[in-house]
Amino acid sequence: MTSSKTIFVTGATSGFGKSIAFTFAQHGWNLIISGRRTSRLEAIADEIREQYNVAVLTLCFDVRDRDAVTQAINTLPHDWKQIDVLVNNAGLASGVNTIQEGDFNDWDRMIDTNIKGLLNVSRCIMPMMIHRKKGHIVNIGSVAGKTVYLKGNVYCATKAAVDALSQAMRIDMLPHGIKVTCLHPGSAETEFSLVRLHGDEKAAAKIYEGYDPLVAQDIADAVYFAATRPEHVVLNDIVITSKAQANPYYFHKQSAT
Ligand code: NDP
Ligand code: 8X3
Repeated sequence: MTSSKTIFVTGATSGFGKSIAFTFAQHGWNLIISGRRTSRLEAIADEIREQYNVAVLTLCFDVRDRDAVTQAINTLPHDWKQIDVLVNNAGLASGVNTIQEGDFNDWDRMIDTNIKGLLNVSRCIMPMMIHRKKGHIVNIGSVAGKTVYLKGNVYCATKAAVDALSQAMRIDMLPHGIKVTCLHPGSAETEFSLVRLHGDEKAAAKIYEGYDPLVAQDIADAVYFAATRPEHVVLNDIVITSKAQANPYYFHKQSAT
């Protein structure tokens, strides 16, 4: 393992997490990347090792599985416990319904992943950062946590919770010198809509028609910028949308011809 800094990224098998991993590797950071899809995770790790002179450790776990999260993180080799930045990125929306028509499984998936998953990982890594008296936690929220929209209910609530937990972390981490940033992206073209729409590729593609949405690299650039400010500076809250989006509801789209 080289002696550069280490970043831990959850949800690195696609979208934002994958771009964040490549971006930090490009700048010489060692990586701990996690996700559930082992073969994807290993392929990404191999590609990064081939392209960049950095060390990559893969941890395959479901952030909802508290025992698996605890076991994987607590048994990290000593060198890998020197985590400079944690990006709590793993998350998802599942389904698009009013509350009265909501699917209980969708609700559990979102609440358990976006809120409890983020807490599970943070709970294990925070003591390591406190021990070193330094570190930076970057939580991926959403504009959905700032403004509720029709049929967004539970997803919006989970991202409002990420916002609230980021504020709470900022208070708890203050005496320990650990920075906390919450980044709230608007609509970005990743696998997000495919997952939300339960695999309906046509409907997912439609979400991004008529405008240029954010791409994963936009978010990776913002995370890298936040993580590389001078030691005394913290970017607390970052809202980032494409030029075509004012909030989760208002878009300026070109009409289809
Ligand atoms: P993707 O679907 O492309 O990526 C989601 C990542 O999260 C995958 O790597 C997936 O890995 C991982 N993940 C999901 N559930 C779990 C779980 N239970 N345990 C471990 N890993 C999990 O979507 P995005 O990159 O767009 O999403 C990343 C984050 O950004 C999410 O928190 C999302 O809510 C948020 N966001 C997305 C926006 C968008 O428009 N795209 C806008 C605002 C916020 P695997 O399936 O291998 O486990
Ligand atoms: C994802 C962005 O607006 O689809 O968090 O909820 S939105």
